[in-house]
Amino acid sequence: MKSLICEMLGIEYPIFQGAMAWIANASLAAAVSEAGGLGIIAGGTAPMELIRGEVRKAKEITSKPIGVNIMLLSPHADEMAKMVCEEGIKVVTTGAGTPGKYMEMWKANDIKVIPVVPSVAIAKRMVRSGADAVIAEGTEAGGHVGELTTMVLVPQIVDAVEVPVIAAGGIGDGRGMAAALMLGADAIQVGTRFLTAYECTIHDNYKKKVLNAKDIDTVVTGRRTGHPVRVIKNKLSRGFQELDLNIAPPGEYEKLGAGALARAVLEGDMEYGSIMAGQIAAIINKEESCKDIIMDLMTEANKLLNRDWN
Ligand code: TUI
Repeated sequence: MKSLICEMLGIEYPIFQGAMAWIANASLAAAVSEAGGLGIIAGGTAPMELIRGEVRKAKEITSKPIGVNIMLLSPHADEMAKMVCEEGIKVVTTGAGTPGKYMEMWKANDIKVIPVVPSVAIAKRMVRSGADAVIAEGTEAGGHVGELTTMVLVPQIVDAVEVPVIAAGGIGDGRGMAAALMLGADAIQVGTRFLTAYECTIHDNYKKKVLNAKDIDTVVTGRRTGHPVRVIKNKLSRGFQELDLNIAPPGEYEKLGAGALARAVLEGDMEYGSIMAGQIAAIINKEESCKDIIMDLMTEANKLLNRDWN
């Protein structure tokens, strides 16, 4: 199963690993790339030198292509944008905004730019400003999400732009992968399934939460703030829901949320940490290697797509 994206990026399988802030480090990204997918190191809101260190560590583990994600709300986005050029990164994905101001610099450094987009209008704007492909991410995803589901977003963006589309949000197995490709996507991005990979270094409590999650265990809070986030329900998410109900000012959200993701990922605080995960967490029931995850996705999707319907 080759795709335009595989040719463009020099990868074997049309599978991107989602850029999860504080989670997608050198260990995870290098394992995914080494297995033939595209591993992506997440910048999140971390200081630039920390992410440069992860990029260098990943390059020691694998010589295959590695991507970096720049979260555009980060106070370090400008220096991160320069760092990827200095480190010879050839694929950049972006989240939570429009990267137009960096486009010229990235193009001059021969970088493929692939923004995450939550709507048709934003997809078109990104392509006009020079995006090489777009990641259409549905609201089933974990973390910062848009309004539309993957099912309706992907075909509309496929129809609206001439560049390859990567489908994201709610894809955790070969059935989801096959469905996304049938909707016209050229590749998929998978985040939540990689949370329980052996090479994913998050706290064990976080992995257990994902392994035990049921279909209705995630919730989106903060829709009114303009930065809605999908997490596994806990005391923190209930606190955010109270703020949503009481129409609290943005400062209240910041106070409650400061450092919450790192608290879950590093310290395993499952009460007041932010346990970002997508709705597909419910189908994940074992720990395995990144290679096994990629092979499982590919084998099942291939079987379904080549199915003899007679
Ligand atoms: O970015 C994500 N998911 C994330 S980022 C994150 S860390 C974080 N830290 C502080 C505040 C908020 C988040 C956790 N999860 N996904 C990609 C994504 N991008 N989802 C939605 C968008 C998006 C939204 C608006 C992309 C472009 C956009 O453009 C708006 C405009 O008008 O320019």
